[in-house]
Amino acid sequence: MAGRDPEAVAESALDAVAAVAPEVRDGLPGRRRYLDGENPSGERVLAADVFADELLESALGDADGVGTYASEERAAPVDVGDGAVSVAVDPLDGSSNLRSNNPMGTVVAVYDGPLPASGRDLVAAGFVLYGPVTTMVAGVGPPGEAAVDEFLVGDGGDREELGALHLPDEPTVYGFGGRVPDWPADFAAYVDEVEDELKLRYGGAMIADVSQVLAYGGVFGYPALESAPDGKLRLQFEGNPVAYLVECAGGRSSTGDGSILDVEATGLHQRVPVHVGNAALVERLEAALA
Ligand code: P6P
Repeated sequence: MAGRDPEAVAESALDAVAAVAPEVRDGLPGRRRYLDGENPSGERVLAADVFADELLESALGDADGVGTYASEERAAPVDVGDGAVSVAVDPLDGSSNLRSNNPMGTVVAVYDGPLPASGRDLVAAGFVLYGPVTTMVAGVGPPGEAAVDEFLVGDGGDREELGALHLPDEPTVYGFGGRVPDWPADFAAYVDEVEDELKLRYGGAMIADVSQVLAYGGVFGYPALESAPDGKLRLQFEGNPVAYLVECAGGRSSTGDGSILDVEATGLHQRVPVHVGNAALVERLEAALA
């Protein structure tokens, strides 16, 4: 429905993602095989990635007010309605964890306007975590102002609120992607400090690692690498939504040089260095990379 309040559309979009989450989870067994070809980021694609992507496109296309669907698995956005709201999805973040049976998730970013969009255009963001139980973490509202809540996703796809999430004052965990020899020297020096203070928690799925930071406090990053100065994670589908959620939960995000939400959107699959967590840890990172 064109012209509907973007935040109301966002709530419908989050409900739609929760509604199909049990079906995504139930469809994972038997879809661990790699398909031919690559996604727009040049990564191999699992049958589970395509399965989740198709389910989410259908569900979000039926959500009132959603006009555009975009996915990490597709080269271009898809028109799914006459609304002005665009939804960008990483259907299965960390899908390589499927074979090892480790947690993974669905990441959703709801933008008021066309894609690619700035993080400042977000009206909501959330993720479903396929862990020991299926949960959703989500916020609806202006960046930096929305409350972040955790929900239990029931077998019927309903959402039962478990409570608000706010970053603990005292950090406990850290996790950084990329290979140590590929870290720039200034980032490696920062990690040398942090690893003396916190416990390593890195599981290969951004959304599961960010969930640890939200629960226990700390810092997660996939930094700029010597071999990849823009890092690995995608701004539209990964960087912006986790920056929105962590900043709304009382933390900070940074490319290494300011909030991820301020990065100019230049392409649907553009990559960005991602660091999110407690403000003091992010501020120390920026000082180390200055
Ligand atoms: P690596 C998953 O493929 C992903 O996009 C993120 O979820 C995760 O943080 C990162 O890549 C893991 O990358 O290089 O550790 O396998």
